[in-house]
Parts: sequence; C-alpha cells; structure tokens
Amino acid sequence: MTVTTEETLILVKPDGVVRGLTGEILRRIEARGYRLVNIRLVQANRSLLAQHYAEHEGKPFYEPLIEFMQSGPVVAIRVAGNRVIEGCRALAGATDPTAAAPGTIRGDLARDWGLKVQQNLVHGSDSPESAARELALWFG
Ligand code: DAT
Ligand code: MG
Repeated sequence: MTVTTEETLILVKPDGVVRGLTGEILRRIEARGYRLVNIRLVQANRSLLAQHYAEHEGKPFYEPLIEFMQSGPVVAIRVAGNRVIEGCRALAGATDPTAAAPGTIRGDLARDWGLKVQQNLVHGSDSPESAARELALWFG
C-alpha cells in the first residue's frame, strides 16, 4: 500500500502568538490527525516576508501585512499528512475572519479589528507549489 504524504507550511501569525493561541492552534491541527514534523519560533525580517508574500506585492494591504507580520514572533510549523494542504486551509477558514465559518480557527478565534490588514491568526499554504516554496523559505 502506498500512502502519499503531503506537507504544508502553517504560520501562527503575531496576533496568535501574542494572544496565547499557539497551543490551541497546534491542538486543532493535531486533533485532526495531522503530524507535526518541525516547529520554529521566528522573528521574521522584511526580506523573508517579501518573498513569502510576493504574490500580494502592490495590493493595498501589502505594506500593512508586511509590517504586521514583523510586529512580533511567528510560529512556523511543518505539517504532514494526506491532503494536509486542503485540510489545513479548511481548518483555518475564510480569509475575512468575520465571514469565516464557526468551527474554523478564524471563525472561532479571530475578528475584524478595523485595521488595514486582517489579523486572522494563521497562514496556510494554498497549493503543492506554494507549500514547497514556502517550506524552503521557512525551514531551508
Ligand atoms: P489567506 O491568508 O487566506 O491565504 P491571502 O493569501 O489572500 O489570504 O492574503 C494574505 C493575508 O493578507 C490574509 O491572511 C490577510 C491579508 N488580507 C488579504 N486580503 C485582505 C483584504 N482585502 N483586506 C485586508 N487584509 C487582507
Ligand atoms: Mg494566501
């Protein structure tokens, strides 16, 4: 029997770390059955974040996003499991925390603070290509 194992990058953003929600977010990932492969607490610099969020350069929320992501440490998590990319996106919920479904990380634990960038607790890679690129950035 061949089981293809996929990996994804999850970040607990600075709002999640400062609010003490890292454990709760890890708990939800583990409770769903995914496997934690590696974890790092990182104070990200502008260069790393510019590469990570390259697709958003030029958008109105780009500069606020880069500033916010440097406002404190983030927890970078390498997570493995069959269909983990899709599964973790579902766990995270919609980008806009007000619209995110109850039961999701964002829908249960985040809100709109009226700022220029949504503080929505987590990042999750959105495709196998993004996951490979982002895992190389955060875990080398
Ligand atoms: P996601 O994190 O759900 O993949 P994204 O990649 O489109 O969302 O955007 C990256 C982050 O930027 C997102 O988590 C929160 C912020 N953001 C996205 N769209 C926004 C918007 N219209 N207004 C404010 N912040 C936004
Ligand atoms: Mg994204």
